[in-house]
Amino acid sequence: NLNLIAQQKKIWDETEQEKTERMAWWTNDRFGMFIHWGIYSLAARHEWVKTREKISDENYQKYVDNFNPDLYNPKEWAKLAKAAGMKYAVITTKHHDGFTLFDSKYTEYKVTNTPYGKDAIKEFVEAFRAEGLKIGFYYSIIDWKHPEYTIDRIHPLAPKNDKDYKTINKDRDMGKYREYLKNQVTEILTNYGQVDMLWLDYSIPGKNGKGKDDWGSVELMKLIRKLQPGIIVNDRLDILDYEGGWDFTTPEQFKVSEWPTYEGKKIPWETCQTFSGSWGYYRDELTWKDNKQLLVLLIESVSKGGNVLLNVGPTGRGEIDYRAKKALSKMGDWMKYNGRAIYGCTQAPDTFQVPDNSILTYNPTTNRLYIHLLDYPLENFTLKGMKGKIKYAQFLHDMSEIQIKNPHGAWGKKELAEQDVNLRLPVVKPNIEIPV
Ligand code: JFZ
Repeated sequence: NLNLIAQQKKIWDETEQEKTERMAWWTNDRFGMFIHWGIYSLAARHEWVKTREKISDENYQKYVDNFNPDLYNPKEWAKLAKAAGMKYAVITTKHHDGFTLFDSKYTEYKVTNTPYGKDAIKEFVEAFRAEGLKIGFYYSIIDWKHPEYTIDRIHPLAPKNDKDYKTINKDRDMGKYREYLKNQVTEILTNYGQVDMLWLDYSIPGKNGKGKDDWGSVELMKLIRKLQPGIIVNDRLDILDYEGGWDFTTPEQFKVSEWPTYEGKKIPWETCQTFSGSWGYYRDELTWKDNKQLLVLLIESVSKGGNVLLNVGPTGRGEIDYRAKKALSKMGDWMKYNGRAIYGCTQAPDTFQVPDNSILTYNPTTNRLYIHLLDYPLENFTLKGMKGKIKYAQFLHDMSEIQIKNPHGAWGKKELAEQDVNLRLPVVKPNIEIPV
């Protein structure tokens, strides 16, 4: 639809260069913390519990009445994020259940009406800013609480029969919900100073959910750009146009096989990932990823030009639970030594061939190539086609030199092609006491 595209282009006039500059901090920082926290954290069995168990508003109210996170100390969260090597954090200001962690004028369904009584987002922003982290707001455009929001197939009140949707929705008016959406987005983008990122979630165009016409996405996007010209916005409003509509795409819970493109052009992207299988705190869940899996996710993402937003689900008392804390501190141990192979890095030019069992990242500013060895090799490590391209090689953890030397003996020399380079690694893998 050409008309629509033309209309969307007008949302935001910006050159490619200006866009790159606006997104520069984010492209550089690569690693952020996602925080899913809300009254569902008290149920402690997934943030979708209301729909999964078809809990009525009346029954769900117990989580409002008991929300009193006495251990909530966002300064501590910020310190944990920073120590893990994360540079930004995105928190759920409202999730699908409609409950807001900020003090909104437009609803009574909010944190200030719980026993806790304070604006949790205000405290979050102050604490993370103080630690030098960038801040982002997750805001659910889906809303299972608002009385005008039409019931769809993922709503807790979804009827069994398709023909019942008409009746159940006859007094609901999405136009009024769109107003609410605009009002609340205005609040979060006005009352907390500069907001670096906005993470809107999410569209299911078609029969099962809602899309751009339901949200009024074009209007909403214009509003967002007006209120926070520097902000970086994700792609879940069901607007097709990357240039005007959104800034980065969000592959979720999986590793991309290659750098995502839009109309043939490589675009900014960020994958989000959980430590366990749930975003919200899930007490009994056991499927926690191990540290190497998460490190490889981070390295691979950077090697394909992307970011990682790693999620924590704080408890009902407001604490990041011990398993997440441990996992974060392991990430930090690794990042302390290897952060230079992550920050400011991206995909290596394809003039570098990827050696066996390794991943390449590359810093275009310093012209350094980082070789991440997934398996420690036996002494000789061949870099194919790299003759003349390497001046010096070193380990990252201690800056010790790695000698560029032909393999031992006549046979070894024969194995090495003219254009290849051989790195002589120590027989014993240096013990760096970090989890790789
Ligand atoms: C959404 C939420 O439903 C979920 O609770 C969490 O907040 C997550 C970050 O985002 O889940 C989605 C949204 C989009 C897709 C998958 C899960 N998707 O596009 O594949």
